[in-house]
Amino acid sequence: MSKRKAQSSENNPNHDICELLLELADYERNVSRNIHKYNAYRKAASTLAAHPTRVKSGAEARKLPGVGERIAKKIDEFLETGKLRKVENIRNDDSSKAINELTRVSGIGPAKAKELVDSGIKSIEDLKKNKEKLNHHQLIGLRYLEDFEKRIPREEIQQIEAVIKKQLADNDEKYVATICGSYRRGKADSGDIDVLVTHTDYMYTTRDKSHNKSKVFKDVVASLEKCGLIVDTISQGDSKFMGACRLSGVQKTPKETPVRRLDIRFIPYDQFYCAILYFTGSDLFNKEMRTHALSKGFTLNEYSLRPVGSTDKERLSGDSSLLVQ
Ligand code: 8DG
Ligand code: CA
Ligand code: CA
Repeated sequence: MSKRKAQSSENNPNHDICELLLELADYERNVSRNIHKYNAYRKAASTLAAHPTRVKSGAEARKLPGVGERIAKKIDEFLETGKLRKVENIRNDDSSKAINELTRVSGIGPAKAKELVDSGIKSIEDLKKNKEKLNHHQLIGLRYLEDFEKRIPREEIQQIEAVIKKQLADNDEKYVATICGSYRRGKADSGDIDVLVTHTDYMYTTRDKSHNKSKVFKDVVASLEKCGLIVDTISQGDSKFMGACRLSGVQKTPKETPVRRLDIRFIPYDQFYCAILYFTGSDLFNKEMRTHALSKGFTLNEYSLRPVGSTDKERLSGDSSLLVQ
């Protein structure tokens, strides 16, 4: 997941409540490491963010999907007192503060942050003095910390998309690239750039051995490095690249643009559209979509959509381009 904390839009009438719930969600993910509570707070926040009017009480909020008794009580406390004791305590707790600060770094998750805090490293400043404790990904995360925390405006992603598409087309017209994530959901800005690439001859089902996926993908990444877009690599496998890019590395921009987190996945063409659905998200929406598919007798995942219990061969994903039109 990208590092940017979820944000609620300021023109939503329940903005302040959503922000508190998202702060609690981050606490559950980063400090308690309770992913169920994390998801519960985010679900409630997303419900309230979509609610057209200001809720007047916990009881009113309780009627909405995803808002349970405990969250309703917190909403009452906040509406009555203007704050939440639990959030105040978290904000004042040194260990929580340190864990939250360290998880700002790309590659440092809650477990690593806790390990660092236990060994006495409590701030970004401390980290800079103890770089030997970090792996390659975390060192890059630290190097570009300020840049990676900046939101990426939609227009900049549009330009990066154009650069990637041009590079691919110069290589071979049969490449297809789609930027997913929050960008594909139409957001005005994003935390990182999630690119899916396929080649129309590259099929999972026929497993054409003559298609050297690993080499083809390395060539794609190399061409993006050569043109100046990719400026750093976190990791590169046969089908997944994680790294950093900079628009002003490849084309003149009025001023230098920040370095951005870039993920590229190379996907077989017959799995491409299910992958697009999955990587478009949001992850909460994906959960709902999978549950809905199951209720209709289908299994949906990032590879295929198929009837429950069917074998790999009976997948429907060959037609799945219809899903994303
Ligand atoms: P953002 O980058 O603007 O913060 O938002 P995003 O694009 O929605 O989030 P992301 O963390 O970049 O993830 C991209 C999509 O990938 C997400 O919207 C849905 C899908 N996805 C899941 N679960 C997971 C997961 O555990 N890890 C990752 N990397 N992606 C996931 O549904
Ligand atoms: Ca991402
Ligand atoms: Ca993203």
